[in-house]
Amino acid sequence: MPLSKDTLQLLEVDGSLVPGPVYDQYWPYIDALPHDTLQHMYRTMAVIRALDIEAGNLQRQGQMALWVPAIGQEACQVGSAIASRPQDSIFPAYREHAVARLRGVSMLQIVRMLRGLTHGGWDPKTHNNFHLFTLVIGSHTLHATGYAMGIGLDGTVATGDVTTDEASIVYFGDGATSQGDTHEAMVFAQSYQAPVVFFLQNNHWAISTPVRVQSRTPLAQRAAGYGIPSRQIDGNDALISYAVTREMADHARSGSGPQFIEALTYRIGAHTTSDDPTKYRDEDELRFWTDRDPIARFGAFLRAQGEQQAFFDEVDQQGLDEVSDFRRDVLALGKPEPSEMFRHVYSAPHAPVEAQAAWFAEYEASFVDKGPGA
Ligand SMILES: Cc1ncc(C[n+]2csc(CCOP(=O)(O)OP(=O)(O)O)c2C)c(N)n1
Ligand SMILES: [Mg+2]
Repeated sequence: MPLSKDTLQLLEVDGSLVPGPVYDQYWPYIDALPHDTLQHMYRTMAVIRALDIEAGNLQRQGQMALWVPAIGQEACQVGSAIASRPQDSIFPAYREHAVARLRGVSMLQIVRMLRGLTHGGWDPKTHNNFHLFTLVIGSHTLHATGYAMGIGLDGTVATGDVTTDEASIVYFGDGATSQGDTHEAMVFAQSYQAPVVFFLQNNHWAISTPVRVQSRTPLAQRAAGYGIPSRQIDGNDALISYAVTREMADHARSGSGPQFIEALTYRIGAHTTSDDPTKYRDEDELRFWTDRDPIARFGAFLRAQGEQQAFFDEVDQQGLDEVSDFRRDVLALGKPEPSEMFRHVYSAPHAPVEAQAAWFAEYEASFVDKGPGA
């Protein structure tokens, strides 16, 4: 069983609340939330999944070279993102579509990047401090740590008011924990007591490498070696994700230094549309996790709280409407100009890049149809 007695959880698989010390400690965070925030959590998870499935369909229909699905990881993303505060800076990897949505970056903007229409994606300053998707595994743990060290130098941490103090939150995967960058980031974060929350989504796979190859001990326990407090949570439980992120990010903001959260979750789909997981993982494991679906679980919790069917019907309809708008907008995106990619490598003229651009132009021209018999 991947979840252990040390894994923090509020919601059982059937959506009921688990009584005990974890409930006593963390339920007050949930109890303080207005009902519409709970609805917002469910709505975001359900709609982002509908869009994610449609993005995969659009990729298969030739609309993008690649899609990176996040199906199954909605709860840890939505709970933690709602727990962050507006002034926080978020450093995503490339699968954080739900976090992006909650910070004002749409699926269409993500598709524009994967389609080559933009070479960055969005400006974090005008997108609620949501930084760029980073495909170089683990490198953004350093960006987040450096940023948090800057927060310390600016003095916007540990002022005594967690509602205005800042933190940075970095999302990374189980595979990224084996990167040197991630270890360096944790060393610097603890040395400088930087206000950074390391949010590990352990989805049990790094493409075809299982997490047991990354570490013989639970990854949350590694944090102790750096002197960083850590918690392991059930990442398919949006409530515990919210409560623990709120708690630990507030610790970081109030001057307690870096914090580490390991969210146990599962990548239900392929790594990307270029991958075929049937080649390396077995059906029983997949079934174990589909039985623990985060959206069904949260829906059952809401029903037990008295939520009526009309709400769920309305969310389903919103999903259908957004999917239809998304499809229309993706089809209207147009094509990127391939030569454009050479223009943003260096600010000044650069001979090797110019030579590559010239070669590429010649290569592209070689596809001109010279007509029958030519
Ligand atoms: C530095 C670096 N090495 C290798 C790769 C190729 N690569 C892309 S995704 C990936 C697996 C990452 O796994 P994990 O960190 O668990 O994140 P997940 O994709 O499961 O969310 C690898 C090895 C890369 N993008 N960057
Ligand atoms: Mg992974």
